[in-house]
Amino acid sequence: MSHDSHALPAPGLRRDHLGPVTVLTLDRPDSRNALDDALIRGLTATLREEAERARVIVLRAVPGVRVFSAGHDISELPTDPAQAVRWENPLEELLATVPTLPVPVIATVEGSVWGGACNLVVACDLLFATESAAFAITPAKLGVPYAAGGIAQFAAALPAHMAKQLYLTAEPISAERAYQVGLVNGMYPDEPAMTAAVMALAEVIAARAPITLAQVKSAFAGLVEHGPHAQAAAARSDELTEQAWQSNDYQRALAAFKERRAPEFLGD
Ligand code: YXS
Repeated sequence: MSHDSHALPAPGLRRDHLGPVTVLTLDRPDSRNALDDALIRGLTATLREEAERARVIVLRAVPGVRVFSAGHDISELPTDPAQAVRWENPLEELLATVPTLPVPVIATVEGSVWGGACNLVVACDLLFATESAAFAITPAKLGVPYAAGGIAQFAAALPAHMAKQLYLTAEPISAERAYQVGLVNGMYPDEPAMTAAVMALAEVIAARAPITLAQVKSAFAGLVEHGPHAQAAAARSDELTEQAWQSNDYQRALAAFKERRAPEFLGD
């Protein structure tokens, strides 16, 4: 990807600015894009930073991979039980961050995606896949517990029986099955077709009213997220509701409608 490329914001993560769209690319091939502490924290910080400038964020892996991400880096899971019960898993913060960002995040998955990385793409606002994609959620293979915040995100994205099938079997479901049950928004024969379609969709979303998008995202997060994250998101939705009614963008849209032209939204 060309254009306004930037230095690695974190080890294993690339960032490209394409006008109003930021593309974040997982690039940790030696461990199949497993999410280690540095990548998780780097991704969380970069998403927050990009949400300040971008209108849409796209999350992907380097094109051509068989594995989008192997999930949480298993070598970094706590091994001492006393430590494990007190472990503050940085992935939980990342998973709560994505739905509460003010800009839409679109995941595009080529290849298989496992465990915590599967939760990450499910936590995104829209999810697209190639026919090669497969989705697995794996705590029952490792004997680890699973945070309620992540479960809530699966329960919101899938019918409950389908979500439970993923957790209880820890086996992947195919892209086709994921598309049938509505987990993914669209399925494409290959990565170039998916990227072309998703970039066109990102341009459409980037031209919509940003305060409305942020408010709608907050309202969804208020319903879907767990505990304090839900409360904070609902409160943010109330603030953004006032902001939207009072915005110049709303006045611009009304004027544009009268003049039979497309509005230009500036986010103020
Ligand atoms: O032997 P080297 O040093 O080359 O390293 C190997 C693997 O050890 C490494 N690797 C990983 N390292 C850390 N964490 C991982 N999750 C991980 N997965 C892989 O990458 C190198 C290449 O792996 P290899 O030879 O197995 O590659 P492959 O292409 O034959 O197979 C790719 C996979 C993804 C099918 C296979 O690596 C795999 O099954 N990985 C584990 C998938 C998984 O169960 N992930 C869940 C992680 S735990 C998690 O996310 C949460 C805690 S939870 O489960 O609760 O959601």
